[in-house]
Amino acid sequence: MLHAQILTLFPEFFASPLSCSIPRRAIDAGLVRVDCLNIRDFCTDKHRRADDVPYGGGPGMVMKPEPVVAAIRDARARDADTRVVLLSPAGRPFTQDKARAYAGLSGLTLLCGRYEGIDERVVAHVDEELSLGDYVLSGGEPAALSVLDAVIRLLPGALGDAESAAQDSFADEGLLDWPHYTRPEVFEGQRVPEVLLSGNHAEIDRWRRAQAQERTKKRRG
Ligand code: 4HQ
Repeated sequence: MLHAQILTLFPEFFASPLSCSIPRRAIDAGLVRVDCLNIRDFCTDKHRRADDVPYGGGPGMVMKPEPVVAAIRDARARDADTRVVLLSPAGRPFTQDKARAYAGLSGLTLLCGRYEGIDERVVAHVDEELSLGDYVLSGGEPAALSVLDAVIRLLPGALGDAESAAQDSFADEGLLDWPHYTRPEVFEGQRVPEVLLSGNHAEIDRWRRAQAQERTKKRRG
């Protein structure tokens, strides 16, 4: 069982996505346990302040190091082997290979920042900085949720038969998926490619692989 811990100022952010579909079933089946820890609970001052103005000036606020490091310490105390990952646009890119590596861990702690970011001295307490991509989110939460979702679906037993059949293309060969079609045969004047109606499964297989390769080359250079 994977033990995932999420350190966030918005633990409620994760409730609805984790209560649906594949993540929900994986949690119910005991494949993963997800604990959301509220960083504000680690504030010790009477106003429970988690942010402060940036040294050097400028707009926005910065997350204070003390509550964040206290939350990391708590996560490590609950799980001595947990890998602590800070979501940040300055991190290394998240990939399917990383998802596979995380799915093999016993513990994964995802640290989510808000505001302009977290005090840089917190980085000394994390194992890795990870980015979902080159764009700016409102916080680390949507990035952490995406990472967790990608990891959960790789846990053995997380996918039902229909879902695991659909798993092959991108994940296994580094290719984009081929195009998919269902009924009706003609939609708004667009026909389903003839080969898919042929019943010739060897030919369908070849066509799909060629489509996946062509798309990957066109869209990812
Ligand atoms: N943020 N990949 C700013 C991201 C992000 C990303 C997280 C926004 C951290 C402070 N995280 N906060 N891209 O945009 O991971």
